[in-house]
Amino acid sequence: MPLRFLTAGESHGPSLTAILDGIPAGLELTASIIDLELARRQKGYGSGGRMKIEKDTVQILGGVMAGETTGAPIALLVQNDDHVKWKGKAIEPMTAPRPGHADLTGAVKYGYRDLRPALERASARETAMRVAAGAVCKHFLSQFGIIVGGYVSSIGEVQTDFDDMPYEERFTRAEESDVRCPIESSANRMRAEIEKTIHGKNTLGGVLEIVALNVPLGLGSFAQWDKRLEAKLALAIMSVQAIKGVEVGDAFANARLSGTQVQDAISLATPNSQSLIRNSNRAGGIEGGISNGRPIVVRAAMKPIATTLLPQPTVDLALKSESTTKYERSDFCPVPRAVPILEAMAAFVIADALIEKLGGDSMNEMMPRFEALRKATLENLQMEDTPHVWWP
Ligand code: EPS
Repeated sequence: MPLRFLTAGESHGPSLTAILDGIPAGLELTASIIDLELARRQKGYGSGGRMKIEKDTVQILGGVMAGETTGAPIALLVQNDDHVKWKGKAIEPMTAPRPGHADLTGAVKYGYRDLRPALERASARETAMRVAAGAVCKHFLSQFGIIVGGYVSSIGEVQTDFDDMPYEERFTRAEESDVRCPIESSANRMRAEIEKTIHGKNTLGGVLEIVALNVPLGLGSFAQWDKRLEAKLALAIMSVQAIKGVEVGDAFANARLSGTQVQDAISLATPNSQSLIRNSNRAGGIEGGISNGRPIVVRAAMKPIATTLLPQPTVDLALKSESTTKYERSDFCPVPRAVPILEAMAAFVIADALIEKLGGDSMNEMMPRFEALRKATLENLQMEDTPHVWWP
């Protein structure tokens, strides 16, 4: 993978950091480009009290000189304003693991004698750095006309009928909605569901759609299992806190249909045209592990997060007796806020695949190669009609 990123930092520690390695030289980059995405991550009806404490902005500490990337690793830092309330304080031990969070698994794995170190690193607070790194990737992709956007498709039982609304309109309308749903009637019902959840001291999950537009044909590969583009996207999306399911295209609906109902037929744009087109996109823009030039569509299922004001059954590991969970500040419905997080992860994967395809030392070197990419046209696909002996 030419492009890599690591994050570090705890939810209430001094700060969060990330290193994004592999972005080509010559990309104009300023903190404001990243801060825009960080601000998006903080917006969303159903978020918890932490979002009122933080105003996430980034410090770029490496990899950018005179406003441009140099090809060196890009170092990013976001402060935790909440840290001041934790520094030097004796914090009550946490000994009752919350079902659904990392408390119990973390304590068994790492031998913690207080569950807090688990939640500190497992917390969704870490996604601030994924969004920071992903913002650089989105900005990089936009230089090639590639757009990554997203929106909420369902919250709880409330579904949305997009009625073939163009993707870019979905992105725009989602950003105007506090639940990031482009269809107002659905957004209103989603908000009511979240309100009920808040009053019920519970949490609520949902389904989000992430779409990448104008991705050229040819990213990813079937040559090796871990080069398949849908596999890389699934890994990246599934790695986000509380995401428990991913599909590319209409995967689960397709599984109930026959092949001739599902495959995206190939046809000529017009009878004498050179261009091949597809009139559907049930494959979600990827075939055989490779982007096919159609919108890449990934759908993700976010669980209702673990921390509820309502106590839940657990065992107090210190008292060695059955008990109930103690509330840790959290979100009620982080689904709207997960949209920019999943966009960031998808942008990272697609940026990596583009650099792998074009080579990634500098933007000046990549641009002409991007323009020269082969397209799905008859002139690019000259067939030889003589028999081949493939294994003489
Ligand atoms: C979050 C930060 C966390 C949580 C939440 C989202 O901050 P704090 O723990 O101080 O409230 O509010 O994380 C979780 C819900 C979780 O369980 O990980 C953030 O910055 O997005």
